[in-house]
This record gives sequence, C-alpha cells and structure tokens, in this order.
Amino acid sequence: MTQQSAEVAATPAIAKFRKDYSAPNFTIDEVALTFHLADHHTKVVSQLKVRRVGAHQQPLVLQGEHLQLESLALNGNDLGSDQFQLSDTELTIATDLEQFSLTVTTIVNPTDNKALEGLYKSAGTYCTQCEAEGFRRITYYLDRPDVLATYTTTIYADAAQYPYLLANGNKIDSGETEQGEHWVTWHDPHPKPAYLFALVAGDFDVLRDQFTTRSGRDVALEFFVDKGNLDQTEHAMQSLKNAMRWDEERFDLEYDLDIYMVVAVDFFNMGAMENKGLNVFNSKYVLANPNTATDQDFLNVESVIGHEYFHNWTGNRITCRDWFQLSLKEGLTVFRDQEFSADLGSRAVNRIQDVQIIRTHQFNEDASPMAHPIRPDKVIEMNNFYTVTVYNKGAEVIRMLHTLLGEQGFQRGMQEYVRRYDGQAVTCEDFILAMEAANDRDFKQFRNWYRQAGTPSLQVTQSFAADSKQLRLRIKQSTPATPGQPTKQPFHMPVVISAYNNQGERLTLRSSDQEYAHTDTGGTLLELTQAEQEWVFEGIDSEPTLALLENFSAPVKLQADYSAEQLRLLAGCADDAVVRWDAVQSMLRKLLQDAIAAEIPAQLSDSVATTLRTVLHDDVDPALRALALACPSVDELAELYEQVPLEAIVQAVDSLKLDIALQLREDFAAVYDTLSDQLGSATYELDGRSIGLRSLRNRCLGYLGLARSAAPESTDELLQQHDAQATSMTDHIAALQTAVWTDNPQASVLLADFANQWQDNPLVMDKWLATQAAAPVGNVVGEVADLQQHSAFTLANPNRVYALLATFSRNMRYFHQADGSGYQLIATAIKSLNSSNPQVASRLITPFLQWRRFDTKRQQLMLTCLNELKALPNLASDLYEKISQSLATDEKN
Ligand code: B3K
Ligand code: ZN
Repeated sequence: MTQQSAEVAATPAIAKFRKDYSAPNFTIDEVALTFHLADHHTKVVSQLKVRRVGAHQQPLVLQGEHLQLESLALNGNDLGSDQFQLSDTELTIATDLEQFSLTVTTIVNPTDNKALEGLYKSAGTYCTQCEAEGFRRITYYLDRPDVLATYTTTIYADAAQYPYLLANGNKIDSGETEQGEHWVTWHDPHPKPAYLFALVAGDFDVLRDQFTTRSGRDVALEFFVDKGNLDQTEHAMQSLKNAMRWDEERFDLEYDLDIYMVVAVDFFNMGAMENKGLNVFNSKYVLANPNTATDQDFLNVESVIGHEYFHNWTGNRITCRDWFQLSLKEGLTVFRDQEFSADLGSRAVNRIQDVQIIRTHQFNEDASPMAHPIRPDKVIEMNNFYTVTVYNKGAEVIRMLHTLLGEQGFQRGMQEYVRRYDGQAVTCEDFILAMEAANDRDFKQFRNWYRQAGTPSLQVTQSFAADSKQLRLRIKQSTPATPGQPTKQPFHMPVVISAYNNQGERLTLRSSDQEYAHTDTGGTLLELTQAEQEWVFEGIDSEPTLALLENFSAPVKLQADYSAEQLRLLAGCADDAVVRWDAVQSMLRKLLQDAIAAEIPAQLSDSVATTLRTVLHDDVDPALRALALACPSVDELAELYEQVPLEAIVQAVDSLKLDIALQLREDFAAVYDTLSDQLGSATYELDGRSIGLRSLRNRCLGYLGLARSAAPESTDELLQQHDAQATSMTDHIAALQTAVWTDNPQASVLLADFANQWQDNPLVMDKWLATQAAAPVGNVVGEVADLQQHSAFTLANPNRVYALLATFSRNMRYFHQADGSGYQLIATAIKSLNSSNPQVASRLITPFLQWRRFDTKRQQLMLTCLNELKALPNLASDLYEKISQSLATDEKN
C-alpha cells in the first residue's frame, strides 16, 4: 500500500476561475464515517455510495491533503496500488462503473494539526472545521459544495477522557467496547456538502433547554462549554431561542431537526461555524456574563448565534454551487443577522455600526490590490475570500434589494427562493432570478453589484428655481478601476432622500412625470441607474436641504457640498437617525480634512462646538449621542485619501479630540454625573436603555480623561472611582482604556490590577492585550513586543493573535511607525504563522498590501517585509495569493 507522510508541502498555488465551473462527474449519495480517535493516529473509515452523473469512462477524482491512505476498496474488493493514482492533493480511480461503493481508510494526526482546519485536537478537545476545504484533510472525498450526501457518523474514543462524542443530526445508537472505549452513532437525514460536516469529542459542562417550533416540533437545545463556564452560557442560550422565534416570525422559516447543539472551543480561526445541527463556536461568541463581557460582547454573541442559526436555511438547506458563490449564503445571512439585531435592539445604533464597518474596513479592501466583487472571479486560496466584501458588502447588496422591493416584496422573493431551491446547491444568479420572478421586476443592471468591485462615488448637485418652484437634483456615479477591472458599468441603486425646509419640516417630493415609492420611514425612493441622472421635483417654495442616502441606502461614497448651516439642520431635524449621525460626523470630518490639507492641528469651531453640546444634552437615545460624539478615527479618515497623509491625519485627529475634550469638559462632567444618577448603583442590566446610558457615560469618561491637563486631580479621582464602582466589564474596561489611551499616571497600576484579577481568564485578558495594542500614545511597538512574551499571549491561539497583533496592525500610527519597527514586528509573527496557521498569517498581512498608498520611505520598508515573506520556503497559498497580488506591477492583473 502506498503511504504518504503527514508532513507534506504547502498546497500548490493554482488559481481557479468562476467561469471554469463544471458540474461533477460523480456524486455521493450516502457517507458512513467511522472515527477511531487517537492523538497522533486517528483512523477514519469512510464508506461512500458513489454514482456517476457525468460522462462515461471518466475516472473518479477525490480530493485529499495531509492524509495517509491506509486502504482502499471498491465494492468490497481491496485495490492494489496499481489500481489508483495518488498525489499530494488527489486520489484518482479509473472505473467504468455507474454506481459503486468505495471504502477509504485514512490516518490523520489531529494533535499536530495547528492550522485548525480538518480534524484537530486542542485544549483536550477534538473538533473539526471543514469550510471551505477542510474535509479533504479528513478523508479523500468530492470536496465541493455541489455534492450533497446524507451522513452517518460513528465515533470511538476513550470513555473517561471524552464523555461527549458529537456529530451532525440525531443520535441513533451508542455502546461500549471491552477496551474502555465508548462509541456513538449519529445520523443526519438532510443531504449536505462536506463543508457542513462536524465532529466534536471532549468533556464539557452542558446547558440544556428546549424550543417548540411553530408547528409543534420539540427541539432539544444543548450548549457544550468548558467545565466551570455554565454561568457564562445563559445569554447565548436565550439568544438562540430568540433567533429561532424571530426566523419563524419574520422569514417564515422553522428549524428542521430534533436537536440543535453548540460547542464552544478555545482554539478557532474565526467566529463560528454553522455545521448542520452542530455549530462549533469560538468561545468568545458564546461565553458572556456581566463580570467578564462588555455590552458589545453580549450583542456580538447574540448576533453570531443568530447568524449561525440563520444559516440553517440560508446556507445549509440551500447551499452554494461553488465557492465563488459564497456571498449567496454569507451576504444574505449577514443581512438576516443584522435585521435580527435591529429588531431586537436599537435599529439606528445597529445600522450606524454596519455603516462604520463598510466605510472603514470594506472601503479599505475595495482600495486594495485584493479588491474583489462580492462574487469573485478568481481565487487561489478560498480562505482568503471570507472577507468584509463578500460578507458585509454582500449584505448591503441584499439590503438594496430589500429597499427596492420593500419588506413584503423581499419576503415574497425569499419564499420563491426557498420554494425553488430547497435541498439544492445554487448560485447568486438563482437568488436574483427568484427575486425577479416573485416581484415581476428586471434586475439586469442590478447584477453589476455581483460582477464589479470597487466603491462607487456619487457626486450630487442640486439647483433650485424660485420662480418655477422646481428643484433639480443631479447625481453622477463613477467607480474607480480595480485589479482586472479597468472600466465599470453604472450600478442600479436605491438613493433614498428627504427634503427639509428651513424650519426642519419634511416636504413631499413630487414630480410631474413619475410616482415615487417611500420607505418605511417616509423617505423618497429614487432609483439611480445611469452614469448621470436628473430628477425634477415640483411645487417647492424655498430651497430645501436634502438628506441623501437615508439609512445608508447604498454602499457608496457621497460627495455633496453641504453648508455648515445645512449640516446643522440635518443634525437636528432629519427623521433618519443615520443622516443625523452622519451630519454631525461630517462637520467633524470637515474640520479634520481642512486641517489635514493645511498640515496643521485641527480646532473645534464655535459652531461645531455648539452642535456637539446640543447633541450631548439632547434627550434622544444616549447610545446615538455617544456615536455622534465620537471623533472620526484615523483609519476612517485614511479611507478618504488615495495617498494617505498619515502624519497630518494623526495630528489632526489628536488635536481635534483634545480640543473637543477641553472645550466641552464641563458639559461632559455634568452629563457624566446625570448619567451616573440615572444608572444608579443598581446591579447590571442588559436592556437597551442601560446599554445606551453606559456607552454615553463612557464616551464622557474618555473625553474627561483626555482633558486631564485642565483638572489633573479630579480627573484621576474620577477614573479611579469609575473603576472602583464598576459593576460590569463594560465599565472596568472603559476605565482601563481611558487610563491607557490618555497616558494617565494610573495606567500602569490599573493594568497590573486588571492582569492580576483576570490572569486565568484568557478571553478577558484579550481585552487587556488589545487595550495596549490599540493605544494612541506610548512606546507601543516596544510594549507589544514585550507582550508577545507575556504568559497571557501565545501565537498558537488565534484569539490571542487577533487581540494583540491584529489590533496592533490596525493601529495605524504605530504599525506605520517611521522606523519600520511596527512592520518588522508583524512580519516576524507572520513568518512563524505561515508554517503553523496560514489562515491566521493571512489575516495579519492585510495592512501590508496597501504599501502603494504610503510615502516612499514607508513603501520601501513595507516592500522589504513583503519580499522577505515572499521568499519563505513553503510559503502557504494563503500568503502567496495576497503577496503576489499586492506586488503585481500591472495593477490590472
Ligand atoms: N461559514 C463560516 C466561516 C467559515 C470560514 C472558513 N475559513 C462562518 C460563518 O460565516 O458563519
Ligand atoms: Zn456565515
């Protein structure tokens, strides 16, 4: 029998193209897997029912990587090594049979699997991660999402060490062996692609509950967490029940198995994974109680629990035909989880946070050499495409359809989508076809959102004629070139607007030749389709102020010349909370951009100071006030420039923040006290009102900390008290961040106390690491380098890497430190991760890709790092793809 070493070279970097899709020659209808779990030598027996669906005579080609093939049998007969071919990535069997059974026995090494893909063992638990192409690290298989099979999984393991043996579906049998092992068999009746397979074995505490679906099916709900963590699991359970109910009520979708399990593991590359009936979660998105988790953590748990649950329909029941279609399930499921959070909490706060992600991270990706459409055309390493573009811009594209169709029309489309495609592997095109058919609409041009990368820019001009009472609105759209796409076609997008008179009253917008639809919040829906388009509105008495792009109705950059007066009016009067927030932020951005252009410190003008005061003392949701009062960040500003004037941006942001803090100090102090009274000393509550009060109070605290020079003693006392009286992690971490980020003399004591108290809780220590890595002051490069040696840090755990190193790599002022030491620090970590965990390495390299946007000196320093990394022996395909894309001299490759 041919044997292969478990240590094989990195996967060869071969690009795949969307246009080359071809249906499989064979499919697999049934899979029976048996695992004999052992640390270094796990045996996997896979029995497949294979059926030819393509041309005769074609050989069967199965994918497999990092595997040791032990035996192979076809219809029960062992195959000799002359009856198949084996390479590092494929097993080829020549056959003319139409239907046959195949038994594949492989050996894998879960303990040495540090890539956390396939079957791995970490912290004493066996678990799997198969999306996108991890199943091929377990056994040879048709590892592609359009091959759907039913799975029966039997797991053997030591009974004492691994009391829980879990897989997808329902438990159908179990027993014990004479050697002290036990075994369990699971069966999942729903055909699924291999990427949704999961197995977990370990010892846990279990939180059990149940949910009765609308049609009366009782579903057992089980959360498996590390021993001792049950007191941090209630919130996730409640979130799951909320998600199940919400999906029935809003989308008419019910759960379809008798059991839903969630396992929380400490070593996980991303947030969570929607394996059918057996979600595997990064413990960061399960565990939460007020002592250990911030308000934002609680909301993140709710959102990720919802997201993975919603995948049961959008992803699992209806899956992707190929990985280029990833946004079919991810964009749609992010849209669904955003709506879930918005329905349960504050719609406005959630929407503003969505917008911030698009404006900073997604616009950044669009401006990078890795820019891609939400449905990419070319992929080398699929793991590189779980991006903010595929996910969040994908969700914006779905949201635009929702805006164009309205809730009812959109839901009609969803029902048609499910009716047509349940149980199938389909494409983004199929989704649009369902939306069109259910609504009798033509979305031909809308499809450009799936084809074209880059951030469109809208240039808006208006002119008013008092005599004819006509308002002309002109919108010009253009999208910059991105790699491989030098020119762009215009997009079809909803532009939702409202007009206000000088008293702040909303006017009705009418045209003589067309009727406009209105959104739920009363905005007028314009459909932009041309490169340049004009609308004429009639019967307007005086020149109005236009709120444009209400609720951020399209993921674009908006260029409109607002006067200070108009921004003030919108900030105070607009009906849409996103517009009000953005008006305040625009005022601050304008101050910053003027200062950046002149390379001088920014100052708060009297008029903007007045607006900020009004916002601060307003009686709207305090969470919204906190968002409006945030000074735009260095990275958000960087996205406004093709060539990033880093020093000028940093100077402007620092000076403006300080000026806000000093000028409004008394206001912040007064509001801080009022909020403290409102919060009282009562125990922690997780309702929207309390979350909002805390977020505004912590915004005040941040500014008060910054204004220390005006009142050193009382500031220090305030910080000390805030920490001492804190009843939640939200308030503790706010005190710590304020102290560290304002270079308060108490910072080192607070840091030491915090570490002392939380040293045994790695998720809490991640906050401690991240607080230091994100600091805008201090010798941050040196501190982060030291923290890499701290016992709270290890390169082996992705959460630690993200908390310390990914946070640092986004801290633009220090990552880009002029001497290049920030680059060196991250490049060194990437080198080591390239061989242990390439997915994590690949996430860290992102800020290097944009080297062209910085000054020549920094370009040289970043290029040195990129070239060093490129020369690594065994460079993983993940890094290879990004580095080669970023170094390509022809930007249009
Ligand atoms: N579908 C997974 C992500 C898998 C990432 C693989 N590298 C989580 C999610 O989007 O729900
Ligand atoms: Zn997802």
